[in-house]
Amino acid sequence: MNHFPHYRNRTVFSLDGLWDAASLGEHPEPESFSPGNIQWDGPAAIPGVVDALPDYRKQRGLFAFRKRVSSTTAGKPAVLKFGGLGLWAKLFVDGQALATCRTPYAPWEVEVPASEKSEREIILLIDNRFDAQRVPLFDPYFDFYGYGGVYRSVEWHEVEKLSLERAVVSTVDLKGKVQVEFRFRGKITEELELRIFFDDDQQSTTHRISPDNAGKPLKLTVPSPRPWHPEHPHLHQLKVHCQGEILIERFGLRKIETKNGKIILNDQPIKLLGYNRHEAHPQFGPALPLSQLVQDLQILRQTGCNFIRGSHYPQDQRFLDLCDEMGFLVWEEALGWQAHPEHFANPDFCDLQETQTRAMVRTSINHPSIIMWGFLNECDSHLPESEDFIGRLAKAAKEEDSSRLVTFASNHPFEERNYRHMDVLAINAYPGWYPEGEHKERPLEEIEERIDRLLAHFKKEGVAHKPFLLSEIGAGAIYGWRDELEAHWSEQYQASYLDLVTKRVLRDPSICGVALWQFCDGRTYADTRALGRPRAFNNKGSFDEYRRPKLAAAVVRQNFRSGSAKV
Ligand code: ADA
Repeated sequence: MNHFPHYRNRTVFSLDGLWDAASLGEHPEPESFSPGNIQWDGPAAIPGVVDALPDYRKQRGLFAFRKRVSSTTAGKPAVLKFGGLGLWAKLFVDGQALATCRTPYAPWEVEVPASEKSEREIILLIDNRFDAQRVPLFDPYFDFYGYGGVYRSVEWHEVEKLSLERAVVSTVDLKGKVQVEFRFRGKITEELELRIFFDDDQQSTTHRISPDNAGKPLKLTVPSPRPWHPEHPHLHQLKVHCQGEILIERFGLRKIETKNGKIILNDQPIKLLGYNRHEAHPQFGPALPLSQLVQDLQILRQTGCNFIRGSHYPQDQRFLDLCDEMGFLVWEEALGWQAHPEHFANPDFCDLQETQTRAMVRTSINHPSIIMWGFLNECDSHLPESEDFIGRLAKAAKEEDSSRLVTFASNHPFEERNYRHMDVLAINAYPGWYPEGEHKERPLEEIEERIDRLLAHFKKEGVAHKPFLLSEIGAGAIYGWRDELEAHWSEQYQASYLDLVTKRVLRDPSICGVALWQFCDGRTYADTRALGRPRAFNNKGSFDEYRRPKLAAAVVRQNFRSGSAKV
């Protein structure tokens, strides 16, 4: 396994590698497609997306991928675990349709019935077409490219009828008191003995779990506790022996809360300094190699960042493991982008939003780096139709995890109707970039004006006791464009813009942090909407899509590193 949790003594096959691939064209009814006689074109690498393949890019349609898994244990059930894929997928094993995935980027697990065969055949249909019925969570107007393929790793787990899948570790205090909740696949019908170890200790705790205490968390104390913090990201391991298998979870002793307009980490206020980051690269799309994840995080660390907003979908578990190890604070959010009232009125959309939000939280639950859950980026939260649904998602996130902050990024701050659902006032704002009213040359003065207006509004709304986070703010620049007039799209204008923003954030105690928009340029519309996006890219990165720094990168680095996250 290339991310936690680990399952020692369990048979787990990584299915990353070469699969057979086929383009099936614009098949009108992918739901009813039968994979009986596919003409395979040749190999494709999984994880990988068709939009990055010379043979398939520029095609939107139905594709198939096939993998044979040999030497499986006859008669044993299995679970196929996908780290994330899109836009739509349907899974067949040995010709039997098992499940359909309509939650792009979210972790997806499918139970595979036992078979007497020792060689199994997996066929995965992938469709990268936008389709409001089949794929209601991903609309063509999203300002990031909709890729078709398997974005992250795939694993085949052989499981017992009853198997221990997760041990959720919650911090009670920084002296090592934790609560552990055990999650099983299958129903506990008789008493089970668990032997529990922390780190490399030989001393174990025995816990007898039975049908009537299964859901009750177990209180334990970590021997030699060391709290997790971005400056000292100490991690602990929990090892649970159960029925011959050993589940290994990694966790951190970390508390997060808000108080008097501040974000409080381990009882100390902290300022969040960082970027929004899309998972994308021109050569790989969202199917990034591990080396790119490490490179991105080293660049962010060198830039003086302690915070990353994983815009705008559930993140790669390998990336979150690295954030745990390298000491970044993370906002992870469910897939969403400018949802409107017709989305709120669509039960299918709403159910899928809740499904993916819960799946995201349950999968990422033990990452100490994650301090905030989000959803529905920039939805019409200024309209009354939004309130019930935003409340539903906030409730779902809190039900899955009461230990972290919950919010969503609003771009309607002066008409916002849902501040009550925000633990953190997360506002996306683009003063000095998108014109509001008259067109002015280099309107940088709008930045301070807008922030002052926001702070005054929060006071008037009676929400100034909540921390105010600039969850997006930024300006575009074309890499290499140096303009004497320092107009929009010049590197100079972007650098001046982010200089003003980061200096204000660092000096103003009323602002708990910033996630600049955005870390690096990313591919967006491939249709005529691109008229507003030079190169069909979102060019607001401080780095270009190949992570080459623009002038702004040095300015942000200078300010973040000379400033302090200590509030
Ligand atoms: C919005 C949106 C981002 C991006 C940004 C922009 O805030 O949340 O995804 O589209 O605007 O570049 O305009």
